[in-house]
Amino acid sequence: MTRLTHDDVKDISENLQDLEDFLVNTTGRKIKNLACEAGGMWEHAVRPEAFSVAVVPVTSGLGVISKFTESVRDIAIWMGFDAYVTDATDIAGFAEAVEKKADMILMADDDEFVAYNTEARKQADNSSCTAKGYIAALNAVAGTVIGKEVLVVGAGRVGSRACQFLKAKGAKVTVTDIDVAKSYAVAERYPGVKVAEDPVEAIRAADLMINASPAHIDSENIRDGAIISSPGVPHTFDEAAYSKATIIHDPLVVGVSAMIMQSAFYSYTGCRR
Ligand code: 2YJ
Repeated sequence: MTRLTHDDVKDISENLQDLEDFLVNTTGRKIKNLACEAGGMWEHAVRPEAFSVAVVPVTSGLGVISKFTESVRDIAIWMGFDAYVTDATDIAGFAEAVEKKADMILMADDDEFVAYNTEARKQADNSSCTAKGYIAALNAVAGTVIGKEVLVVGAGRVGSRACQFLKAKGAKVTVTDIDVAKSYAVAERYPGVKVAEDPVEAIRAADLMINASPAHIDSENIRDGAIISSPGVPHTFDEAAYSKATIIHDPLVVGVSAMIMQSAFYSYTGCRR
């Protein structure tokens, strides 16, 4: 799994308005609207101002990423939540959040990133919510994905969840990965998902794509008019790619906004167990 870097997140807080404008122009949705669609909820299902959201810095593994927790906090505030970064890190930070009666606690280490709803006792996880957020964006730009062929590039955690959710939404899903065994494992897990063994050939034929891979996609392999919803990090699409295709990407906001909304929604769906 790709770990975010300081460079990935350093400008996120300052650029939220630009991202909002970009998403409105390309998808017709604000950050919050996409997050709601990702979770299958309508906008007024959640009252963000009623939630106290704590973001806890985690020092384990490779440690704190400068501006990571601040960016997560600012995404929550952008959507109207009452959010803060805890003074303490790790378990002490968690304890501080509990002490302050946080309704939601977000924490990320090098492998996992969760938004825990303390009232509902349920968590929203970053991989699933990132997949759902980028599917919502693809669905919005394409009109719908129902009945359409969608290629998922990358059979890792986000890519495999994307296959699962796209299939459930009624798309015709093909997965491709340089590691063919990973593609077949996803196809076996989610019946009906097809495998394309040659990623380049598959990308050349694709009109709709979720790119959940860190690998570079060459602009010459992209179809004119393609729609590429791309959570993959690093993001290496060049000018030529942008001139051929509609490409949606940001390293954190689409996934985190979907996590926060999903987690908040648990308080309204009454599912305590
Ligand atoms: O608190 C901090 O500053 C750090 N411990 C943040 C670590 C961020 N983690 C990642 O970037 C991992 N790739 C986890 C992503 C979750 C799965 N999509």
